Amino acid sequence: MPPVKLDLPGGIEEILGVRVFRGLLDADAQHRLLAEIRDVIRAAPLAHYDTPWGKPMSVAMTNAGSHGWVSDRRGYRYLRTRPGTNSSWPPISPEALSIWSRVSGSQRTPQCCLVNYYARGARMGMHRDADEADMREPVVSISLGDTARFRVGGLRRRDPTRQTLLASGDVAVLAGAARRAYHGIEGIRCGESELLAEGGRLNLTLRVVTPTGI
Ligand code: MD3
Ligand code: FE
Repeated sequence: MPPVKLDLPGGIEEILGVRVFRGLLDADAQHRLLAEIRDVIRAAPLAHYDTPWGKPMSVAMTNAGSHGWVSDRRGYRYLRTRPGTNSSWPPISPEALSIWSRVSGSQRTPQCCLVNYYARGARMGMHRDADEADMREPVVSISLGDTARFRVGGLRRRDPTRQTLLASGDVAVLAGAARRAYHGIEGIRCGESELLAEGGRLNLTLRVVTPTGI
């Protein structure tokens, strides 16, 4: 994997192998990205997907890209069309693609930009991301809006965990061993950012979904 270009503002921190670029996006970059994500949400509205055990998720989701991550009673999977339609997902925002090329170290283009919206009280339990074919490809996470309490552990559920805050403009890169680590969002701290007029937090995760064609 090529080295990450080092012309990055803010501090880089490593938490159990997860690299967090604090304040990578300044206010201007956050607003540009947000405008593009608002277009995505207009084209493919946020929805509370059902968990496989039938309860709707507290996090509202949508996707951009050739593949969208969805959940319903049948389980988790990537779909090329939006649930209940024959239409594709909107394209991934150019601002998000440019962040991927700056920090991911990947030669590939992300195929999915999962958009997670956390209103007050929303959370995401500890889990591992394992629906992608090539786990050597990183996940890049971009936070906008209110600050999240993020918890990351190890490869086993019982491994020790650490908590950190993800604030608006922070970008996390999950690569190597950290790619398979347990992680979750315990909650958000409301009113910490004025970026979203409606309050809450948007998180974008960029992923490569399909195996390389060799
Ligand atoms: C660590 N999202 O969508 S992003 C998810 O803030 C998800 O919405 C959270 O977990 C959110 O699956 C956390 C940070 C993140 C994303 C993927 C990871 C951390 C990760 C994959 C492996 C390890
Ligand atoms: Fe995850």
